[in-house]
Amino acid sequence: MVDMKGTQLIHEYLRHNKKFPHVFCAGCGHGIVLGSLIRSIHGLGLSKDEVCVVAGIGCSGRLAAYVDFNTVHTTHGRALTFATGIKMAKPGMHVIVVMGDGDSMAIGGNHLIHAARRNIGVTALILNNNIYGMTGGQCSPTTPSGSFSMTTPMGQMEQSFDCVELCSAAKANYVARGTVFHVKKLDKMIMDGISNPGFGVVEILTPCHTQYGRKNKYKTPVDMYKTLKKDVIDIDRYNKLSEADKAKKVPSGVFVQKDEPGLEEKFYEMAANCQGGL
Ligand SMILES: Cc1ncc(C[n+]2csc(CCOP(=O)(O)OP(=O)(O)O)c2C)c(N)n1
Ligand code: SF4
Repeated sequence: MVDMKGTQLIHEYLRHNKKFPHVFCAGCGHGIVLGSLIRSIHGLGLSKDEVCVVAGIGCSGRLAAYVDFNTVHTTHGRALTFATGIKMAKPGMHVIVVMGDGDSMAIGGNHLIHAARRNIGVTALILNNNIYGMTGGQCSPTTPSGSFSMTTPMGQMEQSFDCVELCSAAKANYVARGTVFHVKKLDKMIMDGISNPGFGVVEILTPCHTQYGRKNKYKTPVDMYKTLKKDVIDIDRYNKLSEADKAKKVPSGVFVQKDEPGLEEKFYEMAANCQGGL
């Protein structure tokens, strides 16, 4: 593995002259996830050809366009279906899926729970900014109750999904939550998610000041990063809090880690056991 650090490392994995300048607003957290994804793949010593990044549509989906791996920029909500096919056909490929909260839990919610239930060996990075960023700030399944969006100008009346609870209940092998403020921890979670067999989910809390922050009294993107710093705490610390204090904080860390074989492993084993194999 070549020893590179920081910006030099990131640049090594970008598609220069093809896809830049990027579309992200100033202060958007999605670019931080891009850096974390690159560092994680580099840290695992994977070659570019061994990795396939699959994305849906959304600001988050742009990540697939910027990185110099095998990439597939699919349709909104369907990234996991493409990823499932790729992993079944090429079980040795490290398939990483990048989705927004709308992409993964609204239109793609059905695919998310079934990918977890099947335990297909892909790693899903869910960039949760609590809003539909790309299309103008409509509410998503993770827009918190009471908060404002383009489609909930008087406050969101519905309950919101907890991505970690959803994916844990649906039986994913690996479920973690990190943030774009706690970057070193995020790098580790992504590396562990990729290394773990079966379906892995890393929910990543990331600010969208343009579509969510401004409507919810965050003066600047920096205020949103400060909130992540203050309110998101390690699961061990969180578990020691009173119920009243828990309501003010968000736990982060690794919530589920199992080593059940992925669907593709079971399938190829079954095929090998059948007459003639595949
Ligand atoms: C089938 C389909 N329905 C709707 C859209 C419009 N659309 C594009 S991106 C998007 C939501 C993006 O929000 P999210 O997935 O949370 O990602 P973000 O932009 O916040 O990163 C929607 C509704 C589409 N492209 N295709
Ligand atoms: S609209 Fe939001 S999610 Fe999209 S690039 Fe801007 S800050 Fe990021």
